[in-house]
Amino acid sequence: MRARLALAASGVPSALREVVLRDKPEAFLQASPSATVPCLQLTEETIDESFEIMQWALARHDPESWLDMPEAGYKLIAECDGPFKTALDRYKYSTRYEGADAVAERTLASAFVIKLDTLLDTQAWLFGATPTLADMAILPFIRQFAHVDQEWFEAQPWPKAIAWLEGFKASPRFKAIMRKYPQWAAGDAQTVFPEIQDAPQQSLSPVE
Ligand SMILES: N[C@@H](CCC(=O)N[C@@H](CS)C(=O)NCC(=O)O)C(=O)O
Repeated sequence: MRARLALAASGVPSALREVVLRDKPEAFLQASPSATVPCLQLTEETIDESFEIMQWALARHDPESWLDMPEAGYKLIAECDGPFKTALDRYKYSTRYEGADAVAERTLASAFVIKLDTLLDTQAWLFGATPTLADMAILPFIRQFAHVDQEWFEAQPWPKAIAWLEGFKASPRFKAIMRKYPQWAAGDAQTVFPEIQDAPQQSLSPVE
């Protein structure tokens, strides 16, 4: 989701290949050292970390100024990808982790959501009136956290975080990137992503 969000915002065209994890194609296994998605295959290298794919796309084209973000945004993303994500996984999949107590993990993860709620108290997005890389890198994981027990999440005293997530889920960008694609197979016609109507106007001219 992160990679699609950034590619859609940048308008940098890519060839999308939908990978079904229980049926990974040979070309994907050859390209990706980690065999995880998302994976961006370039001529000289392959990027298999979603946050790095975001940075790659935005470094090329950033018409919505997602990179116009204070240093604190990177710290917040690191906290999301570190302690928050660890607690999220242990909450969401507590039976897969020996000794994990779902409620204790949820409490640990909640500290991060409370921090976001505080930031959102005076502004619509984490660092101002428009979204930045931090919003778009963090929102997919807050969505996952909320979906474990939606009723519980919505009953918590973090109204701004709830509204922020709702706004994201209702946005045309989110709807565009949630479009389902058929599983890719070798020899298929190329699927260009983002589709032209999702992309900002500026991206209609060739990139680089
Ligand atoms: N650090 C990676 C994690 C990616 C990741 O764990 N992806 C999962 C799916 S969301 C995956 O591909 N797992 C491999 C598998 O299930 O075989 C990133 O954020 O890009």
